[in-house]
Amino acid sequence: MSKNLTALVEVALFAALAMVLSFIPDFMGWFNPSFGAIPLVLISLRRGSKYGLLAGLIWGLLHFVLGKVYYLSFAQVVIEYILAFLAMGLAGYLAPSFQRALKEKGERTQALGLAFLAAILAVFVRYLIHYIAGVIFWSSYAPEGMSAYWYSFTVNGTAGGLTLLVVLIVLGILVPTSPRFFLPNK
Ligand code: 218
Repeated sequence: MSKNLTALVEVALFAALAMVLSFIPDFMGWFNPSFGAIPLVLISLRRGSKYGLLAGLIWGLLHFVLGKVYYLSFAQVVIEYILAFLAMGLAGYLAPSFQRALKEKGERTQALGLAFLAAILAVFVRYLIHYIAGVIFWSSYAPEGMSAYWYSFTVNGTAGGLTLLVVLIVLGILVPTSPRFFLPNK
């Protein structure tokens, strides 16, 4: 199989896996962590930004196919289900320096730092987008007397923080134990 096609098949698989993880019951509502962010950061660090962004786009679009979109308006849906999910692929921009460090025996710690930085970038930008959407579109859900800014910050800050936490835990385990996952030979 050509290298491109192999990467595309992996992107489809990881986007599907992300969507499956999005079905974990969200007992905390909008405060819930987004477990699908785990496979998305992994494929972005393995294949780089082009494929990472494609995986994010597919993950976002799968919400439409499976009827998991919370619709308030056209602009809100484009911002939160296309732009925000696309942003997860930003982790891939650090893939080249991450993989370079990973190949050097003495730079494992630096590699882990770059993987963490990639996760922080992707999750931060995604939840910044949800925060902005929260202020603009979700303010009517704020409790009596709470400002739209503070409401959106508590909701999306918690969800973003928990999402980052689960991604960092998985990277902290996988980067040291399975470095070859991040260095594809095809
Ligand atoms: C305050 C607030 N409430 C709800 C939303 C909508 N939101 C938040 C996080 C993630 C997603 C994507 C699907 O998981 C959505 C639609 C918000 N932005 N702000």
